[in-house]
Amino acid sequence: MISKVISIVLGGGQGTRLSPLTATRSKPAVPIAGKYRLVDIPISNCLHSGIDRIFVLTQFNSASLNKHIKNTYHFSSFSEAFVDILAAEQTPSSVAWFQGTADAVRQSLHHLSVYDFEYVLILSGDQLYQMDFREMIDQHIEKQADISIATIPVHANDVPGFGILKTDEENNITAFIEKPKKDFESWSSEVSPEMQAQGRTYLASMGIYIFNKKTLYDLLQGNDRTDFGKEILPQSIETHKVISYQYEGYWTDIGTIPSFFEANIELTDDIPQFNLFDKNFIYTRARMLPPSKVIGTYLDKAIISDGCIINAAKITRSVIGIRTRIGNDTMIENCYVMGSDNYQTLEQIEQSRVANSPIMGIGDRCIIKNAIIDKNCYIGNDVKINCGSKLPDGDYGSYTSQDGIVVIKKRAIIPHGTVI
Ligand code: ADQ
Ligand code: ADP
Repeated sequence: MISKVISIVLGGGQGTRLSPLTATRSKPAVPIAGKYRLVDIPISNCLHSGIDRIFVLTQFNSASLNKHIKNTYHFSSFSEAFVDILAAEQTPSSVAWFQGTADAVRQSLHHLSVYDFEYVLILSGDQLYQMDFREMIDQHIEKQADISIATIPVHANDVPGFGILKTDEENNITAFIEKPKKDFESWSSEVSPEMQAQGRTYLASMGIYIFNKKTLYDLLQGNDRTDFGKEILPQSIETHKVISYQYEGYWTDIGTIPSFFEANIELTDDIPQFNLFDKNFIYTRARMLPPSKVIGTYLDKAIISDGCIINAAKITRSVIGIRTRIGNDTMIENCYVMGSDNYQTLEQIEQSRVANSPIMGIGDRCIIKNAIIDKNCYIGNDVKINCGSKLPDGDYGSYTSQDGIVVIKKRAIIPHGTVI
């Protein structure tokens, strides 16, 4: 039955929650874990589950997303497999950008109509998890559901960020409320003893849905409801068989700067909850990069991607992305350094030295803590980032601060001696 599934990855709305990382690229193209892109997570989960017809919906077509998808997901010409990007487009019947998740899917239905499918699996593009969708599809078919929603028990503190639901003993969803802000105590559910012990007693929607083809067309056509969470799902409970597929594995939303930062840094734990070394590994672009070279550096809990040249004194609890160059005597702690798209030549580096301007990467004698350094940055010598008191939240031009995390924007030039 898995051959009857088409998947749609919701690659991001107009939201600015991951800003400034999404200032010049679409959300699915945001680099994670040193060498991957956000979109690799849902695509890899689909491919490991045997689902190989995948659309990625995005608000704009960024050059790097196209390049990444084109260079990564190659299938045999004898198979029907594909990963296609659908960017919001103007057509005679629609001049607007996607107005919300349901609207994005509605505007994409005409692209689906040429394929043979019975079920549509709808996924978010900003979540970190490893899940086999086959079990969810099997349950959906076995229970003869119209709609299935993957659900996970969450703590009361997290309730305002999620769609919360109630089920009966048959896993039928009997009530759904999107992101309740207060007075939600009556929405708690019976959960497993393990979840109970962790205080996770509210059932949240994971934003992962299976729709029968006809149900999806019926619900989206002839109306202008824009969101699944706010409109389509709560309104379908009465009219359709909507069931819960409960999941208790690792799953986290990485749609905000603090959650994105934490998820990346947690990968450096001894045994992280999200395991890059799992048999269900994450697919990404196979680059022909040289192995990384490290000279005199003390490394502890460090993930070092391919193609780096590292002379730093110390790197702890940090993820270092592809092609990162780090100078002598520099110390990096709790950072995600995304790396670079290319190398400077030795001549360019020499010219910058003569002109006393920073070279690409991170210079000598820097101290950098609790920061995300976006791609292709030029951090000068003797730069200090986040070493003093917490910077107030805000946009400071070439960098931002949010919840104590400094984000150096893509291609930023941070002059020698700067203290942030
Ligand atoms: P949110 O993630 O807050 O909650 P939403 O903003 O609708 O909901 O985004 C869902 C996904 O769709 C995200 O990956 C987002 O980037 C993407 N998206 C949003 N608008 C889009 C658009 N116009 N075009 C393309 N993609 C778009 C949802 C559910 C909750 C549930 C949480 C779980 O609404 O009920 O609990 O997910 O994280
Ligand atoms: P990466 O993720 O590899 O760092 P980006 O996604 O930022 O790269 O984009 C690569 C190139 O595409 C850049 O030159 C960028 O300016 C351009 N680009 C990205 N998004 C847009 C857009 N919406 N419109 C026009 N150009 C874009």
